[in-house]
Amino acid sequence: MKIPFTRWPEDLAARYRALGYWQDLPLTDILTRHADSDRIALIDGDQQLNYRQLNQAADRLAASLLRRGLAVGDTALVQLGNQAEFYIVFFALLKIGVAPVNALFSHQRHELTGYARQISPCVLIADRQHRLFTDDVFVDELKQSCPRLSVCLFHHQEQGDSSLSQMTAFPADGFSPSPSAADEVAFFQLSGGSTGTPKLIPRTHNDYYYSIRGSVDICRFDRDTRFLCALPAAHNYPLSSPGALGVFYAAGQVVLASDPSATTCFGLIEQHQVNVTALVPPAVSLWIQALQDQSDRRSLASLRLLQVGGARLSPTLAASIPAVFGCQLQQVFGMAEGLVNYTRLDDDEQRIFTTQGRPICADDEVWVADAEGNPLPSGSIGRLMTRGPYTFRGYFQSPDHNAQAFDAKGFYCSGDLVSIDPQGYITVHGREKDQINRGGEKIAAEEIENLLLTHPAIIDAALVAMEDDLMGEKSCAFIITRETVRPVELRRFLRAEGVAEFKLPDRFEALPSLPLTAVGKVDKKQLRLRLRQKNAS
Ligand code: AMP
Ligand code: DBH
Repeated sequence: MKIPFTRWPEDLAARYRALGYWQDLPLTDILTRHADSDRIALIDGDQQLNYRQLNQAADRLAASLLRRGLAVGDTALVQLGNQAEFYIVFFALLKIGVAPVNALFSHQRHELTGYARQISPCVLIADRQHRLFTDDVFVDELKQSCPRLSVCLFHHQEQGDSSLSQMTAFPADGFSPSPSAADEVAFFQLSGGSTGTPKLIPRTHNDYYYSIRGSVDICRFDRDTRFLCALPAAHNYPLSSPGALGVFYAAGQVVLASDPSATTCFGLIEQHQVNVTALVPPAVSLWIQALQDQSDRRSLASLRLLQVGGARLSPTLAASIPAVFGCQLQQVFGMAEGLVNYTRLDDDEQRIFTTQGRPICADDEVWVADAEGNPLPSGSIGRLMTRGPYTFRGYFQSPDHNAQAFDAKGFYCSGDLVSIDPQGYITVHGREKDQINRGGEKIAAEEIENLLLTHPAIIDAALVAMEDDLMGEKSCAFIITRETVRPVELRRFLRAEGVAEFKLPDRFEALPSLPLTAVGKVDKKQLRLRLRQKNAS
């Protein structure tokens, strides 16, 4: 069985192959190419796995899953935190052609249910230490709604046939990998989204592997790379830009951190002589604060490169990085949908401080459109349009949304407002999509508005971004209510609906009515302005 998805047109696919971007290798090659190496691949607390051990663990789990009846073209819902098991499971599933959705550990019932509804998973792999899986209530719910769900495995469950560690302990005798074809779906990436239901992004082996190799090249990852993965492992950025998969490709070493706090990370950096890590801007600010409070800066002495991306980095903060951290800055502007831009290691400082870099590939086609979709002259600010060898061609089973998100030639409109300079470097000026970027964590306004509307006291709701010194943006829900309702009550309500914590509005503002634009849509520009004026006064 093949998973249906929007393919690249034949002529482009042929071109991407001819130019060597698509090499028709499965993503599992990232690991199997080092299968005989006893170099350390992964450090997770006290646990260290070399490449051979990592590959064998994936083989053993893959063999067990095959015995449990899984087959090529099946799908999986996975939720694991920053632990070695995340990668073992990822490679195991890919080795047998099962395509996972890797939910973030911060996701709750609402998000997981949404993903499960879309892929109808055959296997669930989750963590007993996650709130949702301490008992079987939610698992039973999933089984009810997902008729194909036949295998449930749990990390942090030591006994029984649903113990992940037991399944990974069986020998893999006679196992031979059967990944899906390289131009088929390898797994689904998560979109930050701007619509009511979070969309899934089919990523093929060919396109994703190319984005990883291209990234490794640009960032010069090699066997001496020691990368701290402090952002959520499932996120596209620390997974593939070049991220942990880039490190594995290059035979370097991944050190896992449970969170990006200075308290967690500084010790790990010193202990394992980490030389590169990937952060979002708020984490950079917190690290700088921590360094100021700390007379001894030697803990970061091994750091050579600090990648910053996921949200806007102010030029001022950017310019302070080299001196404060004693290392180089690289800006990364990427998206789970594909296109990733990097400042290059030998770019001059001005460019590194003030732009978000340029695309990985010479065959990334990037241009700027006006509101009607027509190209704008060079240097103008407008909508980012792109297609290329690792940019998807359609969200999973979302024909209506795809009709809006792509133009007739298959260019994806990311919803970002950018300008492109004559050398092809992109600067992000803002956003058109209805999304809040809360320090790199994306919130689709409509998703939260729809949930608020189901509360009996709420007549109408609009979620907008409000400026925040640390996070860049936080969220404010403007509401029209039938009766007074306290923010704590609304947050409790959203939590009970199973929404991830980072999506809960940071502030609620009751209004008698919502301002409307000339065409009768909620005027969010005016709402944002109102917040700015209020903050200024
Ligand atoms: P997602 O769809 O969740 O993968 O998020 C991708 C979006 O994050 C982009 O379309 C941008 O809006 C935002 N983003 C990522 N990196 C940067 C960056 N370096 N500067 C500004 N915005 C960014
Ligand atoms: O924000 C993102 O989604 C992102 C940022 C940097 C991304 O997907 C990436 C690099 O690959």
